Amino acid sequence: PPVPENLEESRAFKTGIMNRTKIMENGKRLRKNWSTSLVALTDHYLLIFKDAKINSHQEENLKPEIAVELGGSLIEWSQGLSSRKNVFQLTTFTGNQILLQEDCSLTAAEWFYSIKSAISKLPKC
Ligand code: I3S
Repeated sequence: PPVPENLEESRAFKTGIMNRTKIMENGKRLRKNWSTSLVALTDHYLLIFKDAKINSHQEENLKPEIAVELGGSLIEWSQGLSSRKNVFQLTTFTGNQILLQEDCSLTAAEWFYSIKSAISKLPKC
């Protein structure tokens, strides 16, 4: 399905704030640049929005900066990729890799298992 234009159209079933950094794009390593973002989970995508500082009446029109395609993606708890705690990585079949992090281990685990479950419902290729 096409990438949703905005949050309202996305019909996301889970939204929240997480820290994120893209570390690979099309198989090429990128320099880490952590930022705090609104993230939204849909059946097919993890949408990452530009700025966590948004006010509610702008929220519906917010365009995703990154749409991680979940079908064929891999999610793993990160080992040795960051000094931060509760970091997990999402790797797409196109060779993009994003680290996601949240200080609260319970919130991080909720995100991890929600994304993992969404991935498992999609065909692998
Ligand atoms: O994997 P690295 O290079 O230790 O990641 C750190 C860097 O991205 C650093 O930026 P500078 O390269 O501009 O110093 C960030 O400030 C750190 O947050 C990164 O490490 P952590 O452990 O926070 O992912």
